[in-house]
Amino acid sequence: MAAPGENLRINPDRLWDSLMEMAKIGPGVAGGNNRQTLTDDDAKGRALFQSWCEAAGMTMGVDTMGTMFATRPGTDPEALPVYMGSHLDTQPTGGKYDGVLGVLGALECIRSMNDLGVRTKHPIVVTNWTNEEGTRFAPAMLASGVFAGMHDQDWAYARKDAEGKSFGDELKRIGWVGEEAVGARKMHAMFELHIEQGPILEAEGRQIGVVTHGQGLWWLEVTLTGKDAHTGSTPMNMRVNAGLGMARIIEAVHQIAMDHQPGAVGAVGQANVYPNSRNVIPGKAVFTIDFRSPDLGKLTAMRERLEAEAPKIAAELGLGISIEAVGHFDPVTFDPGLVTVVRDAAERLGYSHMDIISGAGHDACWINRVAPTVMVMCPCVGGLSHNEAEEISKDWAAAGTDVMFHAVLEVAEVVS
Ligand code: HGY
Ligand code: MN
Ligand code: MN
Repeated sequence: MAAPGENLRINPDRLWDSLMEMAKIGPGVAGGNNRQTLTDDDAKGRALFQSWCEAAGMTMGVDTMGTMFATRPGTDPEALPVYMGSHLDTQPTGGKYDGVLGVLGALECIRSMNDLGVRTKHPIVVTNWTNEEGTRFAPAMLASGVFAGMHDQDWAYARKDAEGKSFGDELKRIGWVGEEAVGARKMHAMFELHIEQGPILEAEGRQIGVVTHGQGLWWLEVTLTGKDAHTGSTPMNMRVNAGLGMARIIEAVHQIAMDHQPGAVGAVGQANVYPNSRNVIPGKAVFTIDFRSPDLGKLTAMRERLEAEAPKIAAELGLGISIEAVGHFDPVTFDPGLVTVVRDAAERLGYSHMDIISGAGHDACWINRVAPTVMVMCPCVGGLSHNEAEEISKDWAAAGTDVMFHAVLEVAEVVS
């Protein structure tokens, strides 16, 4: 495969304008975004993305999980397409770039191919994966997980949000149930451009992360059941306090992760106590533990230790306990050949780069199971993400998109 000339570059201003335009849809309260999956704002973002794709001469396909596939034809319609994509849905207090850079950076590559009159042998498809974040409907990477055969679509459709609304009903409500069978598409390769969401690239002064691996993840939902009682008149020795149990288990999660250093993380991000009244001892607590590690042994050991320790904590306090795995994937090794293509593209383009392991999960982690897959990362300011203050520079966005542009052109085989 011939490498494209290093003078081929995307249009940074057009990319940045598109990022800022998309950021206007589902604004947060502090400069970021709250464009959660299958909300009316998600629908608006989808419609804007579709209009841009069609304006770039692409045709849109949608599957039954609502994932969007915009196709630019190749000269050989029989050749398997090269895919680029990420997600447009955000966290409730999300940034403007998590996922969005990968979708709109891919669109910018298409726009630049059009400007430059580039034709490729393989068709090229830009993808918006439904519900990458998993914040409204657990687990994360839901649609790409169904696409990769990791989840059954009926199970996915039945996933419920905090208000008891189901994924399937909400997808129908916003009018984005597509015709295509999920997973029917075959891919020559899949690329995902994403902000690092961690501090390494910026700290090392590198513009590009060549993502060789992704760490694995367990999401364990714990339910503790105790007894609602008066916080004033109930003697301490008569309390069955689910809130206290949750606090002790959250501390244990932190200690388990610390005991598996280096290369392990653990926290509880979502926690609810019931009835959540100031003067009622919580009779119930429901919270989700997030363990991650690039090392499968450590990931497994952390889950096993939690499953041994949490019931002991519950028993000491007279609490009932259930633990349900609501999200999981093993550590991921991306396609070594594509990793080399990305690394060589960064080198050829004169961008500083380093190999990196992705701390966050991405749709690419699932698609890697069904097609050769790789990721390209750019830095983000202070490594901050899943926070409305998430920030990148236009130069970083352009560098990451240029590298993906060149890698995709090489793999899609430029004809003219
Ligand atoms: O949870 C993750 O790593 C991703 O941001 N959904
Ligand atoms: Mn993301
Ligand atoms: Mn995210």
